[in-house]
Amino acid sequence: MPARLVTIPISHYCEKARWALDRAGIAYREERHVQIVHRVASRRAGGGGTVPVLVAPEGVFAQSADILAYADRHTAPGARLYPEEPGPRAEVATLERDFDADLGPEGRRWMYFHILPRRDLGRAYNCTGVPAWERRAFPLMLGAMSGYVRHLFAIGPETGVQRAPPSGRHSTRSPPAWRTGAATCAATPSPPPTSPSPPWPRPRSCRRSTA
Ligand SMILES: N[C@@H](CCC(=O)N[C@@H](CS)C(=O)NCC(=O)O)C(=O)O
Repeated sequence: MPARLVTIPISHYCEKARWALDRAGIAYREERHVQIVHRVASRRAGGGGTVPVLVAPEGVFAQSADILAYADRHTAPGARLYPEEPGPRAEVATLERDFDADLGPEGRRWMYFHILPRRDLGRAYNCTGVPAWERRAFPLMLGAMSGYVRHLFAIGPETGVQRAPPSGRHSTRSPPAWRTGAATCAATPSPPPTSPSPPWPRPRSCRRSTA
């Protein structure tokens, strides 16, 4: 039986997991959910309420970094996700931790700040591949979801204002490590939509079958 990957379609942490599993050639079935419903799905899969959660024959992996480590273990030497030499490997691990702790949450706040007022985009992008009932209920749940997201990620009027990155972070990394680390950082959220008809395509629907 293939592994299961529980996700929110637009989540960049989930995209990070997809990229790694695809890159490692691991078969999986993706189960996509809208926000709030994902918490139930995550816990039912053995996670802690966040996504991605990978349910694999070897166990449950409920952090994106653990999913990448799992994917890495399933690649052949020479095709690993992470560098094999200890020095670069440690550097990439540090980058990944930094990205997961800083860039990921801040990028997400920025993305939600811009997308929450755009209900049309929420409908178009947020529900790709989720079960039919969630898609149908989405317009009714939008108000509660927006409140949940704003509260959880502390999104207020100042969120879109540029601020300097934490001093000293990222600045000393060498370019090769940046390249490799950036791959593990996964998709920083796409630019905020500013036109009524965005020129970029909608997210790909599930690469694997969807629940
Ligand atoms: N440290 C976790 C973070 C995952 C995370 O924050 N996932 C978000 C989706 S982008 C989530 O589930 N947030 C909703 C919530 O916590 O209720 C990881 O790397 O997997």
